[in-house]
Amino acid sequence: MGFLDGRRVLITGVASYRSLAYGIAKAMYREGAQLAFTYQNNKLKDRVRKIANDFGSDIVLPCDVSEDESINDLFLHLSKFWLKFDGFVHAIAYASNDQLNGDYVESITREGFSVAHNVTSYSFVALAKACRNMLSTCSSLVTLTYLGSVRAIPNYNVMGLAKASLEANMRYMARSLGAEGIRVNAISSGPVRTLAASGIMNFKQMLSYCKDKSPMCRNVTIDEIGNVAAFLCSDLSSGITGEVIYVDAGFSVV
Ligand code: 0WE
Repeated sequence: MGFLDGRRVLITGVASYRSLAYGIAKAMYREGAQLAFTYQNNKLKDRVRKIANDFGSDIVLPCDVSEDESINDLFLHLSKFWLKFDGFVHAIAYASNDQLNGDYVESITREGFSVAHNVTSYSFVALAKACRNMLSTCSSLVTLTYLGSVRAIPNYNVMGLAKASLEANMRYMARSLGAEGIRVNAISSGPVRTLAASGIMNFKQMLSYCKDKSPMCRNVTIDEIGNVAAFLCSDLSSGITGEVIYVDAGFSVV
């Protein structure tokens, strides 16, 4: 008996075994959820298939969140497997690499701003808009954010603005969808060594700084993010919506 028995959840943003979305899928599978997965491009297709297979799923569908047509196709495809489902995990963010380096004012561009906000924030509500009529009355939508939304963190730059937008987006979605029994929340994760992080300057120093300064004197794991996401998709969190939950070993309070 798991606390997600019978729940159907769509997982986006799996890129490797280190992905936060992988930790989330693992925890949800353990608690009895049925899962479906999306992949961004053909390069990731086989890898996501293999990971889906680990979690007993053969529902693996393409989705490029920067295209409305791709999002609509995703849910058209998904409806062949599931007429209704109980939520999705949004684990997608992107800014071009030149935006995540050095002086903020110097590095930001109109195009960089636009892409970061489009892919990181708009995509969350775009997915919800496209599948609203497929979501059950006990649905939960979960996104991932980072402290850079509320603090000016070196090099995070335009991603900080995009995450601030994502968090506001999450609150407006919670307000819009609440009456339909759809809850919407964000997990603010501490830094984790993932594929997305591997391209980032000084990321190692970032990890060790957070480890040294956080109340728990360590970094967080994808399993810890996964457990909170599973909780947020379950009835255990039935009274929580519009919330940013920090899973960061306490770093943000010191
Ligand atoms: O949100 C993120 C990173 C997301 C991300 C990562 C990349 C790397 C490759 C978005 N876009 C790209 N674009 C690429 O080309 N994090 C919370 C991880 C992160 O990224 C940072 C951090 C932390 C922490 C960037 C600068 C400073 C700290």
